[in-house]
Amino acid sequence: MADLQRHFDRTIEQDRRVEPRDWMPDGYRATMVRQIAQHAHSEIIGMQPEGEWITRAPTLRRKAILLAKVQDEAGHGLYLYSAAETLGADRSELTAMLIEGRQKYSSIFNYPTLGYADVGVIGWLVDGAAICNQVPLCRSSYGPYARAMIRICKEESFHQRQGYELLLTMMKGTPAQRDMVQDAVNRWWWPSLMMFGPPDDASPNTARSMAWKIKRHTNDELRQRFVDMTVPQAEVLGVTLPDPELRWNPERGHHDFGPVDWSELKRVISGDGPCNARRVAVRRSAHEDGAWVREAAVAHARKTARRTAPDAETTSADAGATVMDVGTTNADAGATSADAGTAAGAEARA
Ligand code: BYC
Repeated sequence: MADLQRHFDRTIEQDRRVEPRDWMPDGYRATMVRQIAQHAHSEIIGMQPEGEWITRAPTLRRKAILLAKVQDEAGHGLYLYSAAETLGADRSELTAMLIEGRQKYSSIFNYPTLGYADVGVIGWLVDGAAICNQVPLCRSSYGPYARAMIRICKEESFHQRQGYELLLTMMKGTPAQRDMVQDAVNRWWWPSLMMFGPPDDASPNTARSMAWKIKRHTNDELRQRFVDMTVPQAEVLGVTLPDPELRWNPERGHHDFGPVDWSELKRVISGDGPCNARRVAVRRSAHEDGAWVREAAVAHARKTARRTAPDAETTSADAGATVMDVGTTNADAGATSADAGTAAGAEARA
Protein backbone atom coordinates (compact mmCIF):
# COMPACT_ATOMS: atom_id res chain seq x y z
CA MET A 1 0.00 0.00 0.00
CA ALA A 2 2.79 2.38 0.94
CA ASP A 3 4.47 1.54 -2.38
CA LEU A 4 1.28 2.32 -4.32
CA GLN A 5 0.87 5.62 -2.52
CA ARG A 6 4.53 6.48 -3.22
CA HIS A 7 4.06 5.66 -6.91
CA PHE A 8 0.95 7.86 -7.06
CA ASP A 9 2.73 10.73 -5.27
CA ARG A 10 5.65 10.47 -7.70
CA THR A 11 3.28 10.51 -10.68
CA ILE A 12 1.75 13.76 -9.43
CA GLU A 13 5.10 15.26 -8.48
CA GLN A 14 6.62 14.54 -11.89
CA ASP A 15 3.57 15.90 -13.72
CA ARG A 16 2.71 12.55 -15.25
CA ARG A 17 -0.88 11.44 -15.75
CA VAL A 18 -2.90 9.15 -13.51
CA GLU A 19 -4.61 6.57 -15.75
CA PRO A 20 -7.76 4.49 -15.06
CA ARG A 21 -5.97 1.27 -14.07
CA ASP A 22 -3.49 3.02 -11.77
CA TRP A 23 -3.92 2.86 -8.03
CA MET A 24 -5.20 6.17 -6.65
CA PRO A 25 -6.30 7.32 -3.18
CA ASP A 26 -10.04 7.01 -2.55
CA GLY A 27 -10.26 10.78 -2.03
CA TYR A 28 -8.66 11.45 -5.42
CA ARG A 29 -11.11 9.10 -7.14
CA ALA A 30 -14.10 10.62 -5.32
CA THR A 31 -12.98 14.17 -6.16
CA MET A 32 -12.50 13.31 -9.81
CA VAL A 33 -15.90 11.60 -10.05
CA ARG A 34 -17.54 14.61 -8.35
CA GLN A 35 -15.89 17.21 -10.59
CA ILE A 36 -16.27 15.27 -13.86
CA ALA A 37 -19.90 14.39 -13.11
CA GLN A 38 -20.75 18.00 -12.21
CA HIS A 39 -19.01 19.10 -15.37
CA ALA A 40 -20.89 16.55 -17.53
CA HIS A 41 -24.23 17.53 -15.96
CA SER A 42 -23.43 21.20 -16.68
CA GLU A 43 -22.87 20.48 -20.35
CA ILE A 44 -26.16 18.59 -20.67
CA ILE A 45 -28.26 21.01 -18.60
CA GLY A 46 -26.40 23.82 -20.37
CA MET A 47 -28.12 22.81 -23.63
CA GLN A 48 -31.44 24.11 -22.31
CA PRO A 49 -31.06 27.90 -22.00
CA GLU A 50 -29.83 28.21 -25.58
CA GLY A 51 -31.75 25.23 -26.95
CA GLU A 52 -35.00 27.07 -26.43
CA TRP A 53 -33.91 29.64 -29.03
CA ILE A 54 -33.23 27.17 -31.85
CA THR A 55 -36.81 27.41 -33.10
CA ARG A 56 -36.71 31.18 -32.79
CA ALA A 57 -33.36 31.97 -34.41
CA PRO A 58 -33.64 35.14 -36.51
CA THR A 59 -32.01 33.71 -39.67
CA LEU A 60 -31.11 30.34 -41.18
CA ARG A 61 -27.41 31.09 -40.57
CA ARG A 62 -27.94 31.83 -36.88
CA LYS A 63 -30.05 28.70 -36.54
CA ALA A 64 -27.34 26.50 -38.10
CA ILE A 65 -24.71 28.00 -35.79
CA LEU A 66 -26.85 27.57 -32.68
CA LEU A 67 -27.81 23.99 -33.58
CA ALA A 68 -24.15 23.10 -34.02
CA LYS A 69 -23.24 24.70 -30.71
CA VAL A 70 -25.98 23.02 -28.67
CA GLN A 71 -25.10 19.70 -30.29
CA ASP A 72 -21.45 20.21 -29.30
CA GLU A 73 -22.55 20.59 -25.67
CA ALA A 74 -24.25 17.18 -25.89
CA GLY A 75 -20.98 15.76 -27.21
CA HIS A 76 -19.04 17.32 -24.32
CA GLY A 77 -21.44 15.74 -21.86
CA LEU A 78 -20.90 12.35 -23.48
CA TYR A 79 -17.07 12.54 -23.39
CA LEU A 80 -17.26 13.56 -19.76
CA TYR A 81 -19.66 10.81 -18.69
CA SER A 82 -17.31 8.36 -20.41
CA ALA A 83 -14.36 9.85 -18.48
CA ALA A 84 -16.35 9.39 -15.23
CA GLU A 85 -17.01 5.75 -16.16
CA THR A 86 -13.25 5.10 -16.38
CA LEU A 87 -13.25 5.77 -12.62
CA GLY A 88 -15.89 3.13 -11.99
CA ALA A 89 -18.88 5.50 -11.88
CA ASP A 90 -22.10 4.23 -13.37
CA ARG A 91 -23.60 6.61 -15.86
CA SER A 92 -27.23 5.85 -15.16
CA GLU A 93 -26.51 6.35 -11.44
CA LEU A 94 -24.97 9.75 -12.24
CA THR A 95 -28.05 10.73 -14.23
CA ALA A 96 -30.26 9.60 -11.34
CA MET A 97 -28.21 11.72 -8.93
CA LEU A 98 -28.64 14.75 -11.19
CA ILE A 99 -32.39 14.45 -11.57
CA GLU A 100 -32.87 13.69 -7.89
CA GLY A 101 -30.86 16.79 -6.95
CA ARG A 102 -28.07 14.77 -5.30
CA GLN A 103 -25.35 16.13 -7.62
CA LYS A 104 -24.66 19.67 -8.71
CA TYR A 105 -24.30 21.36 -12.08
CA SER A 106 -23.05 24.86 -12.88
CA SER A 107 -25.01 27.68 -11.28
CA ILE A 108 -24.95 29.65 -14.53
CA PHE A 109 -27.57 27.51 -16.23
CA ASN A 110 -30.22 28.44 -13.68
CA TYR A 111 -30.75 31.86 -15.21
CA PRO A 112 -33.32 32.50 -17.97
CA THR A 113 -32.55 33.50 -21.56
CA LEU A 114 -34.88 36.40 -22.33
CA GLY A 115 -33.89 37.29 -25.89
CA TYR A 116 -31.57 36.40 -28.75
CA ALA A 117 -28.87 38.73 -27.42
CA ASP A 118 -28.63 36.25 -24.51
CA VAL A 119 -27.38 33.64 -26.98
CA GLY A 120 -24.54 36.00 -27.92
CA VAL A 121 -23.76 36.90 -24.33
CA ILE A 122 -23.73 33.25 -23.24
CA GLY A 123 -21.21 32.57 -26.02
CA TRP A 124 -19.06 35.56 -25.12
CA LEU A 125 -19.19 35.52 -21.31
CA VAL A 126 -20.26 32.01 -20.28
CA ASP A 127 -18.17 30.15 -22.84
CA GLY A 128 -15.39 32.71 -22.29
CA ALA A 129 -15.43 31.87 -18.57
CA ALA A 130 -15.57 28.17 -19.42
CA ILE A 131 -12.45 28.53 -21.59
CA CYS A 132 -10.55 30.33 -18.80
CA ASN A 133 -11.50 27.55 -16.41
CA GLN A 134 -11.01 24.62 -18.78
CA VAL A 135 -7.77 25.39 -20.64
CA PRO A 136 -5.74 24.69 -17.46
CA LEU A 137 -7.79 21.50 -17.00
CA CYS A 138 -6.12 20.16 -20.19
CA ARG A 139 -3.13 19.72 -17.83
CA SER A 140 -5.21 18.14 -15.10
CA SER A 141 -3.56 15.08 -13.55
CA TYR A 142 -6.27 12.57 -14.49
CA GLY A 143 -5.51 11.42 -18.06
CA PRO A 144 -9.01 10.79 -19.51
CA TYR A 145 -10.32 14.11 -18.13
CA ALA A 146 -7.33 16.10 -19.40
CA ARG A 147 -7.62 14.54 -22.87
CA ALA A 148 -11.38 15.14 -23.07
CA MET A 149 -10.73 18.74 -22.17
CA ILE A 150 -8.47 19.34 -25.19
CA ARG A 151 -11.27 18.71 -27.66
CA ILE A 152 -13.83 20.47 -25.50
CA CYS A 153 -11.69 23.62 -25.36
CA LYS A 154 -11.29 23.70 -29.14
CA GLU A 155 -15.06 23.60 -29.52
CA GLU A 156 -15.59 26.14 -26.73
CA SER A 157 -13.42 28.56 -28.60
CA PHE A 158 -15.77 28.34 -31.62
CA HIS A 159 -18.65 28.89 -29.19
CA GLN A 160 -17.10 32.01 -27.78
CA ARG A 161 -16.35 33.44 -31.22
CA GLN A 162 -19.86 32.85 -32.52
CA GLY A 163 -21.25 34.67 -29.48
CA TYR A 164 -18.91 37.61 -29.85
CA GLU A 165 -19.57 37.85 -33.58
CA LEU A 166 -23.32 37.83 -32.96
CA LEU A 167 -22.93 40.66 -30.44
CA LEU A 168 -20.71 42.69 -32.79
CA THR A 169 -23.42 42.38 -35.45
CA MET A 170 -26.18 43.44 -33.05
CA MET A 171 -24.11 46.38 -31.79
CA LYS A 172 -23.90 47.64 -35.39
CA GLY A 173 -27.68 47.35 -35.68
CA THR A 174 -30.52 49.47 -34.34
CA PRO A 175 -30.62 51.23 -30.93
CA ALA A 176 -33.13 48.57 -29.80
CA GLN A 177 -30.65 45.82 -30.70
CA ARG A 178 -27.86 47.60 -28.82
CA ASP A 179 -30.16 47.92 -25.79
CA MET A 180 -30.88 44.18 -25.94
CA VAL A 181 -27.15 43.44 -25.84
CA GLN A 182 -26.52 45.81 -22.92
CA ASP A 183 -29.48 44.38 -21.01
CA ALA A 184 -28.19 40.82 -21.51
CA VAL A 185 -24.67 41.84 -20.41
CA ASN A 186 -26.15 43.44 -17.26
CA ARG A 187 -27.94 40.19 -16.37
CA TRP A 188 -25.15 37.70 -17.19
CA TRP A 189 -22.03 39.53 -15.92
CA TRP A 190 -22.24 38.70 -12.20
CA PRO A 191 -23.47 35.12 -12.67
CA SER A 192 -20.51 34.58 -15.06
CA LEU A 193 -18.09 35.64 -12.31
CA MET A 194 -19.82 33.16 -9.98
CA MET A 195 -19.11 30.29 -12.39
CA PHE A 196 -15.55 30.15 -11.06
CA GLY A 197 -16.85 29.00 -7.68
CA PRO A 198 -16.69 30.51 -4.19
CA PRO A 199 -13.76 32.75 -3.19
CA ASP A 200 -10.60 30.85 -2.29
CA ASP A 201 -11.04 31.31 1.45
CA ALA A 202 -14.50 29.68 1.21
CA SER A 203 -13.59 26.90 -1.24
CA PRO A 204 -13.33 23.61 0.66
CA ASN A 205 -11.90 21.61 -2.27
CA THR A 206 -9.30 23.93 -3.82
CA ALA A 207 -6.26 23.17 -1.61
CA ARG A 208 -6.61 19.39 -2.00
CA SER A 209 -7.35 19.61 -5.73
CA MET A 210 -4.36 21.89 -6.30
CA ALA A 211 -2.07 19.49 -4.39
CA TRP A 212 -3.29 16.64 -6.60
CA LYS A 213 -2.90 18.88 -9.69
CA ILE A 214 -6.53 18.34 -10.62
CA LYS A 215 -6.90 22.13 -10.50
CA ARG A 216 -3.94 24.20 -11.68
CA HIS A 217 -5.23 27.59 -10.47
CA THR A 218 -7.50 28.71 -7.68
CA ASN A 219 -11.04 29.99 -8.26
CA ASP A 220 -10.00 33.62 -7.59
CA GLU A 221 -6.99 33.44 -9.92
CA LEU A 222 -9.15 32.26 -12.80
CA ARG A 223 -11.89 34.79 -12.03
CA GLN A 224 -9.28 37.57 -12.19
CA ARG A 225 -7.90 36.22 -15.46
CA PHE A 226 -11.43 36.26 -16.91
CA VAL A 227 -12.08 39.86 -15.84
CA ASP A 228 -8.74 41.02 -17.30
CA MET A 229 -9.46 39.23 -20.56
CA THR A 230 -13.04 40.49 -20.87
CA VAL A 231 -12.67 44.22 -20.13
CA PRO A 232 -10.90 45.08 -23.43
CA GLN A 233 -13.39 42.90 -25.35
CA ALA A 234 -16.25 44.89 -23.79
CA GLU A 235 -14.59 48.12 -24.95
CA VAL A 236 -14.33 46.88 -28.56
CA LEU A 237 -17.95 45.80 -28.39
CA GLY A 238 -19.08 49.15 -26.95
CA VAL A 239 -20.92 47.73 -23.91
CA THR A 240 -20.58 48.72 -20.27
CA LEU A 241 -19.85 46.01 -17.71
CA PRO A 242 -22.29 46.60 -14.83
CA ASP A 243 -19.72 47.24 -12.11
CA PRO A 244 -18.95 50.83 -11.06
CA GLU A 245 -15.86 49.64 -9.15
CA LEU A 246 -14.27 48.00 -12.19
CA ARG A 247 -10.98 49.73 -13.01
CA TRP A 248 -7.38 48.99 -13.95
CA ASN A 249 -5.04 48.82 -10.98
CA PRO A 250 -1.50 49.55 -12.26
CA GLU A 251 0.10 48.39 -9.01
CA ARG A 252 -1.47 44.95 -9.18
CA GLY A 253 -1.33 44.80 -12.96
CA HIS A 254 -4.96 43.62 -12.90
CA HIS A 255 -8.45 45.07 -12.91
CA ASP A 256 -10.06 45.64 -9.53
CA PHE A 257 -13.72 44.71 -9.42
CA GLY A 258 -16.62 45.13 -7.01
CA PRO A 259 -17.84 42.54 -4.49
CA VAL A 260 -19.63 39.49 -5.84
CA ASP A 261 -22.88 38.59 -4.07
CA TRP A 262 -21.83 35.19 -2.71
CA SER A 263 -25.20 34.68 -1.03
CA GLU A 264 -26.73 34.56 -4.52
CA LEU A 265 -24.28 31.82 -5.59
CA LYS A 266 -25.12 29.82 -2.46
CA ARG A 267 -28.82 30.19 -3.12
CA VAL A 268 -28.54 29.13 -6.75
CA ILE A 269 -26.25 26.17 -5.99
CA SER A 270 -28.61 24.95 -3.30
CA GLY A 271 -31.51 24.78 -5.76
CA ASP A 272 -33.18 28.15 -5.33
CA GLY A 273 -32.16 29.97 -8.52
CA PRO A 274 -34.64 31.40 -11.04
CA CYS A 275 -34.73 28.25 -13.22
CA ASN A 276 -33.44 25.32 -11.12
CA ALA A 277 -36.75 23.50 -10.88
CA ARG A 278 -37.49 23.93 -14.58
CA ARG A 279 -34.02 22.77 -15.71
CA VAL A 280 -34.18 19.59 -13.66
CA ALA A 281 -37.80 18.89 -14.65
CA VAL A 282 -36.92 19.17 -18.36
CA ARG A 283 -33.91 16.88 -17.89
CA ARG A 284 -36.04 14.39 -15.99
CA SER A 285 -38.75 14.25 -18.64
CA ALA A 286 -36.18 13.94 -21.46
CA HIS A 287 -34.67 11.00 -19.60
CA GLU A 288 -38.08 9.38 -19.05
CA ASP A 289 -39.15 10.01 -22.65
CA GLY A 290 -35.92 8.35 -23.81
CA ALA A 291 -36.52 5.12 -21.85
CA TRP A 292 -37.96 3.32 -24.87
CA VAL A 293 -34.85 4.17 -26.93
CA ARG A 294 -32.61 2.66 -24.27
CA GLU A 295 -34.79 -0.45 -24.04
CA ALA A 296 -34.80 -0.83 -27.84
CA ALA A 297 -31.00 -0.49 -27.94
CA VAL A 298 -30.61 -3.18 -25.27
CA ALA A 299 -33.00 -5.52 -27.12
CA HIS A 300 -31.09 -4.92 -30.36
CA ALA A 301 -27.75 -5.60 -28.65
CA ARG A 302 -29.08 -8.88 -27.20
CA LYS A 303 -30.40 -9.94 -30.60
CA THR A 304 -27.10 -9.15 -32.29
CA ALA A 305 -25.16 -11.01 -29.61
CA ARG A 306 -27.40 -14.07 -30.00
CA ARG A 307 -26.92 -13.98 -33.77
CA THR A 308 -23.13 -13.79 -33.56
CA ALA A 309 -22.77 -16.49 -30.87
CA PRO A 310 -25.97 -18.58 -30.99
CA ASP A 311 -24.59 -21.66 -29.17
CA ALA A 312 -22.52 -20.13 -26.46
CA GLU A 313 -25.12 -19.40 -23.78
CA THR A 314 -22.80 -17.79 -21.23
CA THR A 315 -20.75 -15.98 -23.83
CA SER A 316 -23.78 -14.56 -25.51
CA ALA A 317 -25.17 -13.40 -22.17
CA ASP A 318 -21.86 -11.75 -21.39
CA ALA A 319 -21.70 -10.17 -24.81
CA GLY A 320 -25.25 -9.02 -24.28
CA ALA A 321 -24.28 -7.37 -21.03
CA THR A 322 -21.28 -5.68 -22.62
CA VAL A 323 -23.14 -4.44 -25.64
CA MET A 324 -25.92 -3.40 -23.32
CA ASP A 325 -23.61 -0.81 -21.79
CA VAL A 326 -22.69 0.50 -25.19
CA GLY A 327 -26.36 0.39 -26.08
CA THR A 328 -27.22 2.39 -23.01
CA THR A 329 -24.65 4.98 -23.99
CA ASN A 330 -26.06 5.23 -27.50
CA ALA A 331 -29.55 5.40 -26.20
CA ASP A 332 -28.61 8.14 -23.80
CA ALA A 333 -27.02 9.99 -26.66
CA GLY A 334 -30.37 9.75 -28.39
CA ALA A 335 -32.13 10.98 -25.30
CA THR A 336 -29.64 13.79 -25.00
CA SER A 337 -30.06 15.08 -28.51
CA ALA A 338 -33.78 14.90 -27.91
CA ASP A 339 -33.21 17.14 -24.90
CA ALA A 340 -32.65 20.22 -26.98
CA GLY A 341 -36.00 19.74 -28.64
CA THR A 342 -37.76 18.87 -25.43
CA ALA A 343 -36.12 21.77 -23.67
CA ALA A 344 -37.07 24.09 -26.47
CA GLY A 345 -40.63 22.88 -26.40
CA ALA A 346 -40.97 22.96 -22.65
CA GLU A 347 -39.44 26.38 -22.28
CA ALA A 348 -41.34 27.80 -25.18
CA ARG A 349 -44.56 26.58 -23.54
CA ALA A 350 -43.49 27.91 -20.12
N1 BYC B 1 -22.00 26.14 -9.74
O1 BYC B 1 -14.58 23.92 -3.22
P1 BYC B 1 -15.15 24.45 -4.50
C1 BYC B 1 -20.07 25.04 -20.02
C2 BYC B 1 -19.60 23.72 -5.95
S1 BYC B 1 -20.27 23.91 -18.75
C3 BYC B 1 -22.39 25.03 -9.07
O2 BYC B 1 -14.51 25.67 -5.04
P2 BYC B 1 -14.13 22.89 -6.70
C4 BYC B 1 -21.13 25.26 -20.98
C5 BYC B 1 -18.42 22.77 -6.07
O3 BYC B 1 -18.65 21.82 -7.09
C6 BYC B 1 -18.96 24.37 -17.66
N2 BYC B 1 -21.62 24.47 -8.10
O4 BYC B 1 -15.18 23.29 -5.57
C7 BYC B 1 -22.08 24.28 -21.23
C8 BYC B 1 -18.34 22.20 -4.69
O5 BYC B 1 -19.33 21.18 -4.62
P3 BYC B 1 -19.40 20.03 -3.48
C9 BYC B 1 -18.97 23.70 -16.35
C10 BYC B 1 -20.45 25.08 -7.81
O6 BYC B 1 -14.65 21.67 -7.36
C11 BYC B 1 -23.16 24.54 -22.07
C12 BYC B 1 -18.74 23.38 -3.81
O7 BYC B 1 -19.49 24.25 -4.64
N3 BYC B 1 -17.60 23.74 -15.93
O8 BYC B 1 -19.07 25.64 -20.05
O9 BYC B 1 -12.76 22.86 -6.15
C13 BYC B 1 -23.29 25.79 -22.68
C14 BYC B 1 -17.53 24.12 -3.25
O10 BYC B 1 -16.72 24.72 -4.30
C15 BYC B 1 -20.01 26.23 -8.47
C16 BYC B 1 -17.08 22.91 -15.02
O11 BYC B 1 -17.77 22.11 -14.45
C17 BYC B 1 -20.84 26.76 -9.48
N4 BYC B 1 -20.51 27.85 -10.18
O12 BYC B 1 -14.19 24.11 -7.73
C18 BYC B 1 -22.32 26.75 -22.47
C19 BYC B 1 -15.58 23.02 -14.82
N5 BYC B 1 -18.83 26.58 -7.97
O13 BYC B 1 -18.02 19.79 -3.00
C20 BYC B 1 -21.24 26.49 -21.63
C21 BYC B 1 -14.99 21.95 -13.98
C22 BYC B 1 -18.54 25.71 -7.01
O14 BYC B 1 -20.29 20.66 -2.45
N6 BYC B 1 -15.12 22.22 -12.57
N7 BYC B 1 -19.52 24.79 -6.92
O15 BYC B 1 -20.03 18.86 -4.17
C23 BYC B 1 -14.27 23.02 -11.88
O16 BYC B 1 -13.35 23.61 -12.42
C24 BYC B 1 -14.47 23.12 -10.39
O17 BYC B 1 -15.28 22.05 -9.96
C25 BYC B 1 -15.11 24.48 -9.94
C26 BYC B 1 -15.38 24.43 -8.42
C27 BYC B 1 -14.16 25.62 -10.23
C28 BYC B 1 -16.45 24.72 -10.64
